[in-house]
Amino acid sequence: MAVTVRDAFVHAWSAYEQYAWGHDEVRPLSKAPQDWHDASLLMTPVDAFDTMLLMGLDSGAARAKTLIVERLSFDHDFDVQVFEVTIRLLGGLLSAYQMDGDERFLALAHDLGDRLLPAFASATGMPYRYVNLRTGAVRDPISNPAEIGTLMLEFGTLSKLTGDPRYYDAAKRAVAALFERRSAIGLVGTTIDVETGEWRNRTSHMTGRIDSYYEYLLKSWKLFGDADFGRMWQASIAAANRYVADERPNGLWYGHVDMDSGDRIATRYGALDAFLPAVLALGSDLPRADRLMASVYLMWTTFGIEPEQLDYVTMAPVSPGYVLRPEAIESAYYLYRLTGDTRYREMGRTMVDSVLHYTRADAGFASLTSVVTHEQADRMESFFLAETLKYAYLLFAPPETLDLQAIVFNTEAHPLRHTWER
Ligand code: DMJ
Repeated sequence: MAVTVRDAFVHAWSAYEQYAWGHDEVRPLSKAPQDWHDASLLMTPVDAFDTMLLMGLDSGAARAKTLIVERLSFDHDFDVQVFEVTIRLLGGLLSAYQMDGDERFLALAHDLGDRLLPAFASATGMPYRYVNLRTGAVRDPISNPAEIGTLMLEFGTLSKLTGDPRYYDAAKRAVAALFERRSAIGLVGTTIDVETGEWRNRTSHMTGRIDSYYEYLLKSWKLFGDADFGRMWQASIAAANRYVADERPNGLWYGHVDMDSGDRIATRYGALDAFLPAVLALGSDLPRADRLMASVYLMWTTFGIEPEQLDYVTMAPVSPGYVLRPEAIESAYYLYRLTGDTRYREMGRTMVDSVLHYTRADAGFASLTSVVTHEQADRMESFFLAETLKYAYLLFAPPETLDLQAIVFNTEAHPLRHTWER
């Protein structure tokens, strides 16, 4: 299986090299390049670099490194989404530096961190969603817990590696400002105004726009040993387990509730929510992690591949696409590595098999518009190479390939280490 997954990675990376070299992404059906902005920020090579190192794909990694150190520039007059650029590029450059040792990766990360830092200049300290890389101008004050709270591992690591505390402090202040605005029952909502601190959408859940806020509370505690994050994690996950968790005849789910009353609003779960078994297991709650993983697997096997969202009462898809997301396979990987129980590796095998079967295209792998019709769409996000294939590979590769206890993965599967303490 490890060889099969590595071959799949080579198929995806070769398509990028052949049809989109120097651009952000390759379009797997039209065999054409795609950029997020007016100039490329090399999303795919930066996201894919550490996966190639872990897979032993040394020549591909060497070509990606040359491209990155010679061509990647952040001096552009356009706005970038702080969250996406942080988890994919800042996280990718920091792990590249830690794994490869070349100072040019750290210099690029340092430059990017400086250009993103103006985003935190709101009245509350919570970042705006977009910042101009050249001017530092900000826009879009209506943000969400995921985009506000999923910066700490990268900004904190940048501070530890450069000795400049400003990045750690800005990211931590933003997390604390968000946590302080939790409801009386301990939940956060879906959207918040970073200028006023007022909630704009008061629905609480574990899916996109909140998901990785929880993940980073726990992982920031683990990576930095900062007890403030431990307190925030324990209070937050206790509230989620009490109010957001939903026991049903077909298993344990986490749905959508009102953040003030805890009243249930919707019975939806999906591909993004599938990160939670991994985080529960990392937080040592193996019983819940196991039960939720069974639900994730039920979601997957009901359709042969997971939908973006389903109604877990009717088991009907609410949003039927599959955009090559990693979270279900990521959870299988964590549960297998943390428990040694091969049931989780078998779940992962089923999931990986179906991804490779349904999504393979001539030029890489393609998203699906529907897990019912299996119609392909012309998009291969960089997280497929950063995350989906990395977790799939690590699930089957020899355990010494990567010691999960020695690193903390950022939410884009870039491994970060405490190298500053050595
Ligand atoms: C990735 O960019 C990250 O895993 C993020 O936390 C959620 N969205 C995608 C993968 O689904």
